[in-house]
Amino acid sequence: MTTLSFCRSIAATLLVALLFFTIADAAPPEFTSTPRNRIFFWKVTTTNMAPDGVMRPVILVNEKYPGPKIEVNRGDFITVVVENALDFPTTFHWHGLTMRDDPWYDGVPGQNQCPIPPGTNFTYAFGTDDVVGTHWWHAHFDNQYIDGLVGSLIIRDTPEKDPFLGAYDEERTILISDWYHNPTGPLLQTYLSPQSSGMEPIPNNGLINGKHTFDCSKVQAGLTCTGGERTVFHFLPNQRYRLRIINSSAAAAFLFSIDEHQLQVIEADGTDLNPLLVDSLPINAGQRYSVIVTTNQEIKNYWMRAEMGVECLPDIKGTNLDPIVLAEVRYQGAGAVAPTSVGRFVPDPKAKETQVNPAFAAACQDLDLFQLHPLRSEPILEPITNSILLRISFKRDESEVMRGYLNGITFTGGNPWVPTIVQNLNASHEYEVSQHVMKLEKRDSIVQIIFDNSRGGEHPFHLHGHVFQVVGQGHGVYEEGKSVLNTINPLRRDTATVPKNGYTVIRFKADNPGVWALHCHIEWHVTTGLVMQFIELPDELRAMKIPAHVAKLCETGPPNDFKMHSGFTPPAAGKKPHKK
Ligand SMILES: *[C@@H]1O[C@H](CO)[C@@H](O)[C@H](O)[C@H]1NC(C)=O
Ligand SMILES: *[C@@H]1O[C@H](CO)[C@@H](O)[C@H](O)[C@H]1NC(C)=O
Ligand SMILES: *[C@@H]1O[C@H](CO)[C@@H](O)[C@H](O)[C@H]1NC(C)=O
Ligand SMILES: [Cu+2]
Repeated sequence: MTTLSFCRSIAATLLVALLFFTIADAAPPEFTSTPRNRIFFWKVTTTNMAPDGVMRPVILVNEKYPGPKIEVNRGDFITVVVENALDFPTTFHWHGLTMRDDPWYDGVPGQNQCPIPPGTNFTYAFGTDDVVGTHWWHAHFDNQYIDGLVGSLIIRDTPEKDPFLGAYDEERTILISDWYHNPTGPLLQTYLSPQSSGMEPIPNNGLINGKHTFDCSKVQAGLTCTGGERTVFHFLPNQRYRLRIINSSAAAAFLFSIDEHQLQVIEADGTDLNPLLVDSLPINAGQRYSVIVTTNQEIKNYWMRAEMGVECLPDIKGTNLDPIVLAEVRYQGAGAVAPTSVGRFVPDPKAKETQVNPAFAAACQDLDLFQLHPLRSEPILEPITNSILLRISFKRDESEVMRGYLNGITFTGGNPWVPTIVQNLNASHEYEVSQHVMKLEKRDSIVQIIFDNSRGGEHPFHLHGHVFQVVGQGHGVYEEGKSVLNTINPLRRDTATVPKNGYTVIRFKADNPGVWALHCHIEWHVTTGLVMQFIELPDELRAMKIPAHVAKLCETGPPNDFKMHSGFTPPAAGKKPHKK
């Protein structure tokens, strides 16, 4: 038994004996010369909360929104003891981690684990491999992250290895999200009906670190509104702040900026970059960036802006969405007064139409791929051994509901209580077409995926289990040999936007046994089927032992009257929630 697998089995089975370890929730952990096991205790409940002043039922970890931050050091081992105090199942995904040797803790129900039944505890225990940087965790069951189950996951580099040590004085984590005033239950009921024509639910607001204001005169009838407040960042003058920005949206892409300050981009999804100076930063759902901002401007207060890319949302006319989400940056000495700074883009107050910031001009897309290069150079992965073309399309199914398709297949999820990783134990198992399984049989094969989105809106695609190279991104149809590829030290990340009417090309090496989801991170599109799964190195995976407490989850089966994709509908007041 290796040290690591020994560590794993301890973490999973002898938890009580480990209670003396620190609970790393608030303060960042001290650096230690040897990696530590960091244990977190999470209780998942439903409650009422008003992040933007509008009260609604939410699902939370430890009564917090955003949920508790996981902050560890390079090489640490993470143990999360989840107490599911909900009356429905849940699972958690660690977005950005590769889950090498721990594929059953990746959190996708129906693929690599069975759901955590209501009223029970489950322990996630996994290594962080060699991953560092800005990541996040979120529920992967139903659409629960839209209802509040989301938080940041930061892996700090060791002083010996950190290329940016000394390049900044302090750091802050900024979680940006779109926000809905209704729980996902009623939203999904509309979205999954023929009447929606596939128009995603439009958010009512956006939040920066779980807060924003809302104009109560626009609130939907029946909801209580107290107006909310903004997050305030207290900055000292002449300091360099590393801002770790996470886009935990369900639908909206944002353009992030701080008035009168430039941003030096140094990290994308855990990959350190050659610094790039920008005025504003587009971030799609699931993506993360670190920027360094220097507080060398006049001592006053400034707006931090996360402008929603309304052109990537359905028409917002007639809705109550204010697409400009604000927080305050207060310089020490400037006092507690609201900023009066103006953004680089000032809409004409007399215009009747919604005006679009020209920085979003070419619709919602990533920073120019060809300008972002990893600090630690790696050659392009070649030669390609598996080339996979994935055509993205939407069409109505037999019940007239608009669904998403990859190569004509709409993913319906399979049976959450018989996940692919269990089915794979039978080497000759035949998968349902709707599970959209692709096997990658040969170790170290180089897989290229070409996303063809020549007829649709933008989709930020996330691959589990890997950090991939983004070798192409552009408009129109990808043409082998003709479309320009990013062949020199290409960007490495785990979530890349497939632009509207365009293509994206990624490559990765099949060296991580597991069942890995590939899906659009617009959470609504997950529900309508824009998902597939790789069984990577199925023979090696079969030889790995599923821990007993993970296997046991599959014995319970679904709660009574369970229905996939029914979302979160809180029990009516005075009614007892139903139990199994
Ligand atoms: C789950 O864990 C919590 C806190 O660690 C504990 O109080 C509770 O008794 C556990 N519940 C079950 C069903 O084991
Ligand atoms: C987050 O992602 C969503 C969905 O693609 C996008 O609309 C939004 O603009 C992104 N936010 C930021 C800050 O870039
Ligand atoms: C494995 O799957 C095949 C094909 O579905 C089936 O015929 C066979 O009985 C299964 N074997 C076992 C041991 O379950
Ligand atoms: Cu999508």
